[in-house]
Amino acid sequence: MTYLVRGPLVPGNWSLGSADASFRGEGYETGAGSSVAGVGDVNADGYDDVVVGAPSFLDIPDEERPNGAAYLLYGPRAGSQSLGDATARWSGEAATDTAGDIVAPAGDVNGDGQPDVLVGATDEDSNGFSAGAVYVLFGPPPEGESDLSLADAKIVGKHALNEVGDHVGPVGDLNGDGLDDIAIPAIGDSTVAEWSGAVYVFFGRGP
Ligand SMILES: [Ca+2]
Ligand SMILES: [Ca+2]
Ligand SMILES: [Ca+2]
Repeated sequence: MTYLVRGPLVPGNWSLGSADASFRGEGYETGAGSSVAGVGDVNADGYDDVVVGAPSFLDIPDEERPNGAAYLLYGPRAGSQSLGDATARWSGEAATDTAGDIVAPAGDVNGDGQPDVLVGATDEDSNGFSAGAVYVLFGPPPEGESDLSLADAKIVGKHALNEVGDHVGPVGDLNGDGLDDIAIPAIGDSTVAEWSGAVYVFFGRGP
């Protein structure tokens, strides 16, 4: 569950019961609200948009281990609503991916003027057990229900237990070329020593 309180927030003590909007998980144990991020106005309609992660979400038939998901909600939003009514749901590609354990704005990494979105899947296994993956979705991202194989870019960890996708985020324009750049932490990175950790930066690239 994710609650939204409309600004300006006046001083005082508040309960979530007085939130201006809430986004409810759409079923049993989805982990909805494990992450949430304002991603800017990804569809250029004048309203800011939000992404909510649900890393325990499961929609793979005959599977018990969650693939995870991230939901996109176009603004404006108010009132109590189900994430089942989100603008988009992007689910993890495989069981145990835990997609949506982090969601974040990317800034505009492809230089088309529209903000882009990051979705982490810390336990994605395509380059080794829990090497992890970060998906980049250029704005405007796909609407409706799909899996993250539709992302515009996918960045996987270097080795097993790299666990990239945790706390991924924008770093502004680090190389000064006018395009936004992204940082991808890899807490399990063992380039220097076991679990020494590292942060990798990808510069934005123009069209
Ligand atoms: Ca918008
Ligand atoms: Ca863009
Ligand atoms: Ca840059």
